[in-house]
Amino acid sequence: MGKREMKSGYLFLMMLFILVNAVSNLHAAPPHSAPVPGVRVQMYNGNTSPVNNTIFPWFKITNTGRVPVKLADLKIRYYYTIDGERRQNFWCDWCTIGAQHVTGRFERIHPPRRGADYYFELGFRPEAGRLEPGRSIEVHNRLAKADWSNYNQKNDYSFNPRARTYVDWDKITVHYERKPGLPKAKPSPWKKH
Ligand SMILES: [Ca+2]
Repeated sequence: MGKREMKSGYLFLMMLFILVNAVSNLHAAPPHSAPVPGVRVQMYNGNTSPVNNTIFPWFKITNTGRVPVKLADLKIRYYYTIDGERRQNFWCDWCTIGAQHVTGRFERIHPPRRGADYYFELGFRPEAGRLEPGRSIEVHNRLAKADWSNYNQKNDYSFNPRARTYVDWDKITVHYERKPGLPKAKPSPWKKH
């Protein structure tokens, strides 16, 4: 091998070394990066009868991140069709931290979508406090029309007829309003379809 070849071989190795270093730096975590909060919401329907006068969306919320999550900033939306417009009521039957800390409201969807002309939004009062990293809470909810007329759950976007315990379920949306860093759910699940 001549001097010229040796020199170009050396240059090639140097460039390779620089390139490998640059790539590995790209993947390295910044030394002072802020911890990113994370929330995992799982769900199942407490009653899976296709036709029923009550909807039971039950949720399990887990803080999978490294910082506490303020529960009052968290919202979970369950999408369904009302099958006959009526006033509706919500009850939280049980929550790990106390049902008195849970809120619920109904919102009509304009225009109606396939599988949903309403969503139910679950939330928490400020007194609910914070969910610490690694901790979970469960929330058992019940929705019904004021006249106790039936819902057809089969045509509901968020209804899961199969699950018998908490499962990951991409047909609900989770919204975390204030803190940057958490994935912000899309305003409606249909945008991605
Ligand atoms: Ca329905």
